[in-house]
Amino acid sequence: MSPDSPEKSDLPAPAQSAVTPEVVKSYRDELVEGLDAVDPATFAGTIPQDRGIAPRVRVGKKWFNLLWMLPLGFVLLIAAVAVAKGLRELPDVQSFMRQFPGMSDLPSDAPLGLPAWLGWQHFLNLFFMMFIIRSGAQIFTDHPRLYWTRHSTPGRDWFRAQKPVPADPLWTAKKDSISLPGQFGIPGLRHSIGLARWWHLGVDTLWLANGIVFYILLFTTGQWMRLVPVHWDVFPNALSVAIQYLSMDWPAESGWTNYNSLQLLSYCITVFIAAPLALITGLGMSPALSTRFRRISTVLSIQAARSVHFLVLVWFLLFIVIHVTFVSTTGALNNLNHMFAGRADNSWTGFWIFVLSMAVVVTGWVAATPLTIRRPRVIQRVGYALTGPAQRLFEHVDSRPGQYSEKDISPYFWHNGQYPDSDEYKALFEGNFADYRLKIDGLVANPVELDLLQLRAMPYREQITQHFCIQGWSGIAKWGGVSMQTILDLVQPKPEAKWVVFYSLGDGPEKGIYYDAHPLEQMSYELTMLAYDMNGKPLSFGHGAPLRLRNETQLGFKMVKWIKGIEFVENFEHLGGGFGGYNEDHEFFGYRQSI
Ligand SMILES: Nc1nc2c(c(=O)[nH]1)N[C@H]1C(S)=C(S)[C@@H](COP(=O)(O)O)O[C@H]1N2
Ligand SMILES: [Mo]
Repeated sequence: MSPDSPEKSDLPAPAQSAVTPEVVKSYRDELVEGLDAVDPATFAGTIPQDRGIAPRVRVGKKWFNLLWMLPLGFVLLIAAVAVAKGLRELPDVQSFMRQFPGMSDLPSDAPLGLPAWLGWQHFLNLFFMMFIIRSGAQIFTDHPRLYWTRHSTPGRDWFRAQKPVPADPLWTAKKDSISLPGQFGIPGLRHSIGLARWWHLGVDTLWLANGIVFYILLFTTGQWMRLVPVHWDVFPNALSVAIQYLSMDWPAESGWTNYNSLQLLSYCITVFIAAPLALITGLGMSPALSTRFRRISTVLSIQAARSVHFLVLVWFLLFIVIHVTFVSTTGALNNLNHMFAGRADNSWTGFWIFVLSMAVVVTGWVAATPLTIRRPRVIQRVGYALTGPAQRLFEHVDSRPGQYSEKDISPYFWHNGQYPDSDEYKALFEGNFADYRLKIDGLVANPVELDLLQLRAMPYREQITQHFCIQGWSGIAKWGGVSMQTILDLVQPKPEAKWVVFYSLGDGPEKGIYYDAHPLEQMSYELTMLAYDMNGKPLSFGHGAPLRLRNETQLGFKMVKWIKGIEFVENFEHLGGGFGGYNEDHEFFGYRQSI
């Protein structure tokens, strides 16, 4: 079918029909329950695993393969060592280093040594980070491209781990996703973002709680003085330490009492800049928060947030590599005693506690992917228990229109999902939807059946909004159609109605029709609408012709395309797999997705 949009004038007059809204109930029989386990062979509609390509960074029009960083980094390191050694021969540098030996004095009331709580916090932090990093990498691979503008235009990415976007006008973001080895990503499989997000967001909440306790204890015990520079001489001292490390003549180790200035700065950046930035940029990707906090999201678009979020990951990875290198090469036994046993001696206590801690980390590491594959519903439920309250909180944002104007409309709007290929749909499409009827029934006083001309005769609503796909791409479009409030006024939901289910003319990737449930409350939001126009033209085949949903507080997968019926229900437990939608049933997504 052609990806081009028809013109409005092409729409023929609708055919005659009798009102048969009860048909909507029969749509339930077209739903297919999902499996309660992941079968890697058939997951996500049997898409073959695809490892993508080595990561590349775009410099102007050229793409630079990051594998070159390995030899290049090695050569640069050797060169830096030579330069540092040369510098230390210079009398001026020698006197500079005598003046700034590498450590800033602590305030006189600074605490001595590292307390036991710090050891616990440090352990929990590294344990949580292991899951967060692995599932974060998995989330990245679901749309393995990064952009600076919110448009996600092919070729305008600055980083990618996938080939250029093919010319196919109906190429989908799902086809663009790649897989990871299961012992690196969680759970490794291509397009397993639903499960990866439970790990990522769920463990995030634990990491955040740990971080809040850490901040409180830091400032109530005075430990902050060891992490925050209080004198400007920390900068020349840090430079001095860098020269000492690079010239292979390392500074004396005194981590128990005071960190050297380079160490202090890197800890300070990690604790007080990188960690909060991870949280802010993470929330910056939320559709609900972005539409609500426009001052922020106009500057920090989802794509800028996603890119910076990724750069924070790069910082953490570099930090971990360098930190572990130094811990193990500058008196490992002492260092382990400090952090894992809260003592400053030459015993093996810290070492053994460390070994025990690592056994826990390794067990968690090895178990995460197999557990996720075998018990995805557990991951889905626990993940929702941990993040549901925040999802629910952020949903209560009835945002106003007007954030974007015509000039913001994206030049390229990704397609996604499974295209309808039934004979029923083909016949409707070929007849320019003259035979199309939207059927609305369920817990309503006034069930109706509407053809496209009737829909077009209703009060017209237009809005320019941003779409947030769970996979990570975004785009702005102008949507034209009917406000859902207009529909509510027409059908009159009964008091028992709590959820509104949208059924599609198209199947999902594992058969059974695509559907999704939305809270009734959100149907009255100003920005919730049924769209039949996109960017001033009737909706194209790929974007959901003849009718799709817009609910701007939610992620893209909840916005059903090719809608054939709407049912008002009390709850959704008896529909399909009972999780509130097709992706919820089959790919373990959550039914509330405001983040
Ligand atoms: N019927 C149906 N609707 C669907 C999907 C689908 O697979 N089937 N995919 C969803 C997803 S994941 C997204 S991101 C949006 C994509 O809309 P677009 O193709 O217009 O960008 O449609 C949503 N609606
Ligand atoms: Mo999506």
